[in-house]
Amino acid sequence: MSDAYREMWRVLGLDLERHDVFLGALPGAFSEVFLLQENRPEGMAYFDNLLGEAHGRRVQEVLEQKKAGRVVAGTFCVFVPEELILAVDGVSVGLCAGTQFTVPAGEQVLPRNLCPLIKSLVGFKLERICPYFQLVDFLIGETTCDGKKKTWEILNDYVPTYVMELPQRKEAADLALWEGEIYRLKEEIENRSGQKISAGKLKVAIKKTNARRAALQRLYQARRADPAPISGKDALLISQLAFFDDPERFTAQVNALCDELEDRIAWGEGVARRRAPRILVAGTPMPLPYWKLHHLVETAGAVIIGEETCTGTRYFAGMVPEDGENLERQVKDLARRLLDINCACFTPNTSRVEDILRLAREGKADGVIYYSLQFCQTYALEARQVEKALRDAGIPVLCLESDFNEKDAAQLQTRIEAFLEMVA
Ligand code: BJ8
Repeated sequence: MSDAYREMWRVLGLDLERHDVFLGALPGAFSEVFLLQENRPEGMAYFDNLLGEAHGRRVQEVLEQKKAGRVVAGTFCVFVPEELILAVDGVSVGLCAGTQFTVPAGEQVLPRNLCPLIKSLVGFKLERICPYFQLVDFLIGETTCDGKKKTWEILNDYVPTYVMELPQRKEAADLALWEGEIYRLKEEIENRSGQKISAGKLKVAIKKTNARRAALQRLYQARRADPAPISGKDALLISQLAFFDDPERFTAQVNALCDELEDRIAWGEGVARRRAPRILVAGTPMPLPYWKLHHLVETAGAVIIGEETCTGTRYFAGMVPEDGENLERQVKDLARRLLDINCACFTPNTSRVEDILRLAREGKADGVIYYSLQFCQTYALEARQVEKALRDAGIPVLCLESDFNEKDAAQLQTRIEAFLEMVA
């Protein structure tokens, strides 16, 4: 990385030595997981470069936007309505939380028996190795699980942290509460940006996010072909990068990649052999730079054809109507789409089980890997219902629990290989 970036990192207050150690490990891991794949689509070059410049050019770009007066908000959950941030021409950055490297730092202020995602995200701040964490104006948290809910109080000592209260049922009263929360966030964003959110501005923002969802849905559709035209690893990387790239540029690049993938499908060209075992992954999100499960599954000869996760379908499912005639209607539409997301924090949550069954059937999955991060109670508890529904439907399922450590890789590999032998 150039000296200009070093100076930028210094000004942002990064711990340069720790940051060097962190960045130093990434190229090796990235090339082992991604670059050694055969016959990758050419369109992946943009995303490889985006990742390579995640701490460089993209930070520079966001910093320039911030200097030009645009508000920058950090988020950690798909329930945060990004449309409101975009409606004031703000920048939304989904912050990283997927590495063991930052977990020990997180454990200095958090209990050890807490979800690694939360420990990792806090560790990024405490270690001062995330440029985005250093430059955001504020964070937008949500009350999706107890771990996150209490962590926002701790993080607020380091970065102003605003919290949305997410209801945990989906009745009319919950929808009304959630609409109120969207209005409350709208006010917060207006105050921070000094701009009013009009129906016209919100409509433009809704169109941008819908276009990104449509592109990701198109990618998801292409992945279902046999042979798969793109690996699950590459598709996961794209989803992870969606959270912090410029939305319009990102959408254009995903669509360009989909053009290539659709050509591949027409020619019968793929990255895995025809009739390779097809696996759907369901469970907790996989934030950057976490690729362990996908790497193990695909190295064992299977192909991941979709993720029912927040770095998968929960991020891009559903559209917000673009013809909302006024702000009131638009807020209702935003609230509705969000409350239709099937996170395990809801009760009852039968629609999530139905979603997984539907995704497995539509994708002609040979099996489902249900994956929970260690200490994530809601997803671990819901595994039982999902497992039963899948078994009743005759779809093989493997439940795994892990964290961001590589220590259990061999053990996971053995279980995954046995599962794949069974479904093949
Ligand atoms: S909508 S999955 S992004 S909450 S894995 S921190 S739930 S203990 S990340 Fe999530 Fe929003 Fe739901 Fe998606 Fe807590 Fe579980 Fe950790 Fe989680």
